Amino acid sequence: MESFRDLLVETEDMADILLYGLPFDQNASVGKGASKAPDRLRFLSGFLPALTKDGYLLNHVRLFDEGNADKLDYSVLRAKSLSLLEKKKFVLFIGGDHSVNIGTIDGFISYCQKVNKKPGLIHIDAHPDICDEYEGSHFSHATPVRRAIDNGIATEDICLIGIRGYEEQEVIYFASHPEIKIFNASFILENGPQKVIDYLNEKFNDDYLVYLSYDIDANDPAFAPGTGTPEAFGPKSTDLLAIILSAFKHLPIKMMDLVEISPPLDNNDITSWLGLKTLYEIFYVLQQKKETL
Ligand SMILES: [Mn+2]
Repeated sequence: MESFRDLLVETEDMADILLYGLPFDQNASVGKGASKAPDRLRFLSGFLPALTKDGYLLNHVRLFDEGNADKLDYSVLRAKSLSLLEKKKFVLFIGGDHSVNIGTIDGFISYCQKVNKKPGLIHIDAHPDICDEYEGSHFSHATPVRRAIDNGIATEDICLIGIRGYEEQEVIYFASHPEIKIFNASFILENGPQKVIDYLNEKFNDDYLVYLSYDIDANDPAFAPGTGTPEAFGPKSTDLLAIILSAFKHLPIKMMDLVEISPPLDNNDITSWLGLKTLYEIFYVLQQKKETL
């Protein structure tokens, strides 16, 4: 069956959304398999009609599939990310472990500098990923937020959501960087999504362009078991969906990655389906936004 049926267009020019697969998991620390996600999501998408969960048609979504990167090279990815943004489309990366966005965020930062906007980062994840070094590597999947800071995102322009798996070095770093906004998983479990939504709406005004990074392990493992580093005590998938869809409705999000889905560790593709269905809901918001421009 054809992937992303009824959504795909033949050329970049015709598209509103550019999709690029980043099939790499060599920087994952515990469970591997995220390299299989881009093609698994493409395969499953062939079974999905072009509709949202509430029955709205995705009849104006025009998606171009750029295929997969052939190797994990951060400078190549940085250049690719920048060139995709320069086409003035929405750009979606499907990983891969979380380290893939070391390159893509770097390209996003360059783009923001060119168009004179502040780069903002929303990182939805069970883990802060702000280690300077992990298992001897600066490019581990536990380091991408720290690399984003090295590459030029201001610490006060970072918001972490769903956190519950800290490393000690991260707690020490946060103690000296209280300006980094963190919504722990516990906060969402206690308060629901609305306070997070209110913060994001207040913070990321038109001075910014925003990069949204979505690690599927932000969800409780009950909702997303197929991931290399599952963390107990997470929020439910609908609360994270509410935050993500509100962010797409209200904020200037230009680029997104969906990472850490591991099909070999999954159960009946639950986790891939969660990722894929989330994308379809996002596509609808993008379609609505375009119609109201
Ligand atoms: Mn994670």
